[in-house]
Amino acid sequence: MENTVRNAFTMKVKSGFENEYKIRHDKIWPELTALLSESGICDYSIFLDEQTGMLFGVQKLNPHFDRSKLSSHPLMRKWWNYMSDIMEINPDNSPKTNPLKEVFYLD
Ligand code: RM4
Repeated sequence: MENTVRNAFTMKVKSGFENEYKIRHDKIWPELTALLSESGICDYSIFLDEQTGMLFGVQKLNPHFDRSKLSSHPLMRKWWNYMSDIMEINPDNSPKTNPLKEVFYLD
C-alpha cells in the first residue's frame, strides 16, 4: 500500500517463556489478526533475540491508523491480558513497548 508508515519497536518476553510466546503467536486468534488488519497494520513481523528475550516488532501502518482506538478495543485488551503472564507489561497489562528510531532503509 502507498503512503504506509514503517513502525518498529521492542517488547520483552519473560525468561523461560520464549517457546510459549512463539506457540501463542502460531495459534493467534483469527479475529485478532482481522482486527489488526482492519486497524491498518500490515506486513507485521516480530523477531526474538534469543540471547536477551528482546522482541523486535516491525510493521507498516496505514496513515489513518488510530493507536488509541486499537489499544482500547476489547479484543486487543483480551489478547494483552492473555499474554500478560509471559511478557514485560505495563500496569494495564499492555506490553511494555519501546519505539525505535529509523536510521536506515533500503527498499
Ligand atoms: C504481541 C503483543 C503485541 C501484538 C502482537 C500480535 O505479543 O501483544 O501488542 O500486536 O502480539
